Amino acid sequence: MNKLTLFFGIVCLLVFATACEEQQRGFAEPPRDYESQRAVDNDSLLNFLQTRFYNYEDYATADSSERITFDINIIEEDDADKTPLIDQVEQINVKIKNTEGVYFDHTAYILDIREGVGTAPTAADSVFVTYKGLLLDLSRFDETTNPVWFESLSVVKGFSALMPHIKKAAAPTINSDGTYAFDGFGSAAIFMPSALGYYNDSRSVPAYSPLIFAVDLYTYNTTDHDGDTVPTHLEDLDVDDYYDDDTDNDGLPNFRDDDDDNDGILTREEYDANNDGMADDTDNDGTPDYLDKD
Ligand SMILES: [Ca+2]
Ligand SMILES: [Ca+2]
Ligand SMILES: [Ca+2]
Ligand SMILES: [Ca+2]
Repeated sequence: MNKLTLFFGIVCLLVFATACEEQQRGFAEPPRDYESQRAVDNDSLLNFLQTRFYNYEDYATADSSERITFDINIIEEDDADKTPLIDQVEQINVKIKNTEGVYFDHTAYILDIREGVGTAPTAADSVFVTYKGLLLDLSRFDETTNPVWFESLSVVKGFSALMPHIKKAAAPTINSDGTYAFDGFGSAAIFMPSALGYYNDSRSVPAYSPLIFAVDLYTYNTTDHDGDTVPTHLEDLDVDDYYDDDTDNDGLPNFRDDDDDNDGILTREEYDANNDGMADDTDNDGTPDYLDKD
């Protein structure tokens, strides 16, 4: 194991431990109806994006290895001629599923700040990032200026939904002091309704707060949580961004199940036995062997 892998591994463990601790604290009140809260939040977001600008001039003049602190200000007085965020964002749709399994489309707004030179992760991957989290009153509720690993599936939905929109840096180089330098990393931000954030959970931000996350992506790992050789992002069979798909109904979702069809043959042994890079389907019935009992 080289030093980089070891370092990343330790940080991963710490992040995981923190995530577990946070999960134990619970939610404060029964959640509001998604449809009405979605409308309220979208009004707030649109008003915000029309009247605020970000420090795009700082990014334009920065070196590609320089990290810039993301900043937003009101368009007024000396800044009256700045370009409003609404002219720079693109809309995406993110589905939120309620406890009855009903989906509600939510609109979020993505700001491309700097295009990275590498590839982009999926929403299920582990990412090595710096980030800043803001509320619409521009108060900062979270920030890290030193890169940390995040397991995308364990953070708020809007954060992981942003990941496929950012490209990573070039391969890192080692500085004389032993730290790693990343050049050409991507940066992007998401402006999201509260349902993609903490919603009715008031432990770290006021309940029903729309959130802003600005993220710099240095690198990422494609995840395979159960080690069954099927990457986690492919274990979301119905592609709804919820990883609760459970082919054999044994209560263990596919991404944590090393025998997805419960036929006694481990998925890793029947997924791609002929090593052609495709899931095998021996009986040609359209269901790959690892999800097919016969
Ligand atoms: Ca799914
Ligand atoms: Ca299962
Ligand atoms: Ca599996
Ligand atoms: Ca199997």
